[in-house]
This record gives sequence, C-alpha cells and structure tokens, in this order.
Amino acid sequence: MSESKKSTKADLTTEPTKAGFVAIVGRPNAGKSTLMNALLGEKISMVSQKANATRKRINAIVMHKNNQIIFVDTPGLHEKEKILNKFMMEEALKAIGDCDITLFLAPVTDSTEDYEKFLTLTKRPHIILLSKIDHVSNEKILKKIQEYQQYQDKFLAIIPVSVTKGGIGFTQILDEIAKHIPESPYLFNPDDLTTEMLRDIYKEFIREAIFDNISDEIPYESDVLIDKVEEFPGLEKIRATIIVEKQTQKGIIIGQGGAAIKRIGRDARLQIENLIGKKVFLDLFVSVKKGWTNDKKFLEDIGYKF
Ligand SMILES: Nc1nc2c(ncn2[C@@H]2O[C@H](COP(=O)(O)OP(=O)(O)OP(=O)(O)O)[C@@H](O)[C@H]2O)c(=O)[nH]1
Ligand SMILES: [Mg+2]
Repeated sequence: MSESKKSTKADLTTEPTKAGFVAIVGRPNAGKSTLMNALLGEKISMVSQKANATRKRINAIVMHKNNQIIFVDTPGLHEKEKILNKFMMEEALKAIGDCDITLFLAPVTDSTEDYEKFLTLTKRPHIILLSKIDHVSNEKILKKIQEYQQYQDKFLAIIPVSVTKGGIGFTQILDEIAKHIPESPYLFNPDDLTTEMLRDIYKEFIREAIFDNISDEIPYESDVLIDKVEEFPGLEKIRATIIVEKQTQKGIIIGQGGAAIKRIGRDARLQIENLIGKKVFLDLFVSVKKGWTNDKKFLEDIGYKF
C-alpha cells in the first residue's frame, strides 16, 4: 500500500542504511496496537478497550533517520482453549522468532510475573517497554524500573512509554532499536506505510467497530470477510460480511430496525475514509457460521494460516 500522507521520510545521510523487523508483544490490552499506530503516525491496526482485539500480525513501516523499522503488531500473549486463540498465540510466537528484536510491552501497573513467563517463551533479544505510564506517579515508574533490574542481563534496555501523553519515550525506542538492526538496503519503499493489503485493514476497522458497539462475547465470536472492493475516482465501494456463531447474535449485530449495524457501518466507514482520504460506501451483511472459532478448516479458509 502506498500512501502520500506519510511524513517520516528517510534522512539524506551518508551513513549506511539499516533495516529490520521488530515484534511488539505483551499481554492482551497492554497497548501494543496503540503504540504501533502512534509510532507510524497513522492508524492501521485496530484498538479496543476490550482485550484480545488483535488476531493476526500487522506490519507498519517506520522510517527513522537511516533506519527502516518494520514493526509487527501481534495478538496478546494469553492462554485459551479455542483454536482461534491457539492461532493467535502462535502468531505472537512466530513474530518473536521471525523478527530481529522484540519489544515486550508491560503496563507499568503489571507485576513482573508476565515478564518471567515471557522469558520462558524466548531467549531472543528484546527491549522492555513500560507502557501506560500516564496512569502512575514518577516514583512508581522508578520503583517498577528497579524491580526489573533483577533481570538486567536478560534485556537490552527498559524504556517507559506513554502514547496518550504525547508519545513519551518514542525517540528513545527508535534510537535503541536502530542499535540492534542490521545494515541492509531498505526492504520496502520508504513511502509505504504498511505491507498489508488495504482490504485487510478495512476488515480490522469493521472488527473494531463491532468491539466498540457490541458487548459481551459477541465481538469474540464474530469476524469480518471483505467480499468485494470497487475503486472509483473519489469513492471506494466495499461489501463485507460479519460472521457470528449464533442466530441470536445476528439479531443483536443488526439491532432494532438495523440501528446497531448502522452504527458499526458508520464508525468503520469514518476510519476507512480517514485512512484513504476518499469517500467510502460500506455495505454490511451478517451471516451465521456455528462454531467457527473452533473450526480449523474454516479458520484457514478465512485467512488464519496456521
Ligand atoms: N492511559 C493509556 N491508555 C493506553 C495507552 N496505550 C493504550 N492505551 C489504551 O489501552 C487499551 C488497549 O489498547 P490496544 O492498543 O488495543 O492494546 P493491545 O495490546 O493491542 O491489545 P490486544 O490486541 O487485545 O492484545 C485501549 O483502550 C487504549 O486506548 C497509554 O499509553 N496510556
Ligand atoms: Mg492489539
């Protein structure tokens, strides 16, 4: 996907270029997708107050001085029995294995237990990011950094970050990453925002609108298929189907007189219009597929490649 909106152009420097992949991992709701969008300066990954929002890896291409950093957003590290959840966990583990380094995102209010679990998963090089530091006092941040010092031979650096308070820690994150990625020609066009297909981002925005507008288990038992995208000058026509597990869920997604699906459609449309800078016509349908979150064949058919 090529985007003219991108502002972070590569510096004209004589230094050799570097390029590398950086996985962003951590427990559900740690703030991984929010951080990646903020580092990119553009929203491409869905964000939610509800945990377990991200289901697949999403790449963002960030230029920093003579470095091309490809961030890989991942699903939260968690344990659940459903096949969809196992896929999500594998996605995160694969990203750690495939990337040059990993950012382990730990909300500052979390205990160090999650980090100990992370250390049992991988020995690969990583940076700890203490996220959501706007929630606590400076004293508490320092105390937490001290707690992590017992593991100091395990991590490359520990950096406090906040996205909501004007990107605290961002330059430090990018400079630290630059130290650990290899000299390499750029791997992608520096003007590109992402390696994802636009239709996959549309799908994430529709999923986000479901997470925002519908409660209980329905967001976790629904997914979105993009059926058709038609491009016209100044207009994008998108047709998508929301899949749910039960007939009753279909009724709730549609809502009284179609009120709920209208809200979902409007919220998703605004996000898509904001990204592509074009008017969008979004047509949504709902379809019931019993037990899809535990159906490996169906999951593979809709793009969850194990
Ligand atoms: N106060 C505060 N809230 C944040 C910050 N970063 C993220 N959040 C909020 O934390 C919630 C979760 O953010 P996400 O980015 O979706 O978290 P995630 O780690 O991607 O979650 P999963 O995809 O479910 O694993 C959202 O409500 C964000 O607005 C931050 O720096 N400060
Ligand atoms: Mg996420």
